[in-house]
Formats: sequence, C-alpha cells, structure tokens
Amino acid sequence: MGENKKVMKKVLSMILAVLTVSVLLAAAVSAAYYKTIPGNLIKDGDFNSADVADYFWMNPDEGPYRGGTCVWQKDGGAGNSGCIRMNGTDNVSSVPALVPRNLVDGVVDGKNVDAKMWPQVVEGKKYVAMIDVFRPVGVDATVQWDTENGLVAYQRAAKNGEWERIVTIWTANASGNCHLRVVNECLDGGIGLKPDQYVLLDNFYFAEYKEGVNYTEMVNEGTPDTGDNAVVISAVVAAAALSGVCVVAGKKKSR
Ligand SMILES: [Ca+2]
Repeated sequence: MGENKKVMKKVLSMILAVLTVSVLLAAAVSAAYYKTIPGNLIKDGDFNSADVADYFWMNPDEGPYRGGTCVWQKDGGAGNSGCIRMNGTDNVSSVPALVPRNLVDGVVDGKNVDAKMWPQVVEGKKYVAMIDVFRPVGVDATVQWDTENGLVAYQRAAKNGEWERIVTIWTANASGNCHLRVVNECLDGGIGLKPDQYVLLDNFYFAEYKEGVNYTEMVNEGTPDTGDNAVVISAVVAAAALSGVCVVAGKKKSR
C-alpha cells in the first residue's frame, strides 16, 4: 500500500469516528426532559426513592384509592430517574389512579400529625399541580388530573412516544382536603389502559401557584447524572479525544 493510500485510509477512519461521535452527541441532546420544580408539597413526588408506597396509595391490600396497578421502578423516568409504571387491567371498574397520602400511620417525618391524609388547600388561594406522562406509541388511554375544591379543567395527556407535562392551575373554592389524583379515566367516555398496556408517570407535583415560575421548563443539556449516561458520555468524550489525536497524527504524517 502506498503512503497516499495509507493516509487516505486514516482520513476515512477519522471521518467515521467523528460521525459516530456526532450521532452519539445528537442522541444525548435529544434526551432533554422537564425540569424538577422546587417546593413540591407531595412527599416522594419525584418517585426517586423505593419507599414511594409510604406516600402514595399503591398497595393493593390497602385499597381503597385505586393505585393497585401502579408499580415503582428505579429508572425509565425523567432523566432516567425513578418513576411509576401504571399498568392496565381488565377490571373495568378499577379506574387506575395515583393518589398521594401524607399520613403514614399517624406519623410524618417522625412527628405525630392530625389525620391530614390529603393535601390541604385554602379557599381563594391559587394552586398548581403537574405530572409528567409517557404514553408509549399505540396507547391512547385517557390520562388526566382529577380532584375537587375548584379544579374545573381536566387536562389530559395528548402525546405518544415522548414525555409530556400536564399542568393544571386552579383557585380553590373550598378549604380542606384536596382529593388530588392522576387517573386513567376509563369511565365517562374515557379510554382505559388495556391489560397489556402501561403509562409511565413522574414528578407528581402540587404547590401554591407562584407567578414567574416556568412550570414547563426543560433541562436542555440532556446529560442526566445517572450511572448509565455517565458511561455513555465518558465514551463520547474519550472518542472525541481519540479522534483529535488521530487528526493531529494524520496531519503530521501527511506532511
Ligand atoms: Ca423521577
């Protein structure tokens, strides 16, 4: 092989390396996700902890709040964090829902508390609730907010194959318990999750509404700090460094 051919071969392999790095970077950037907003009044609403069932009605043996088809998983959520998988069921009257409970055997954060099982609202105050929903392609189940105390607009998931954030803002028309839930509304004209279907839920958020907060802000860098992604990103950086070395070596040789 002549010197020119060797140089040509090196140049081609460098181009291939650069293209590979570009594709990997593009994939990392496209993994943008919704930003977590501080001030969540719902404990474990980010679903990043395995003890999530302490703060949401998910144990089928405990009834009565319809979270029996919900299962916690340690990844697959926003930025590949922990999330909830809501499974379908052939029990049409089950109405799968995800409902928070502040009360755990009368004790919250080590203190005895009044029986405030539900998030509390005050008449006339403005509140915001949001949930990140992922409906796989082909799943058209009705996923929406549902509550009392003045919530009139039932925002519903509308996308497939990507995460979307459903935000609802309302003014409480009565003080007291807010029966806040994310529900697969399979009655009243809604579409149920079939037994082999699921949706993913993340960032169950409820707080007093604040002007000026961007509740649908995205994390743009698309490089979540999870172990798996750290490995991929390290590989991209290493490949980029390597192709840089190759370019320098190629330039020296071609002189
Ligand atoms: Ca999460």
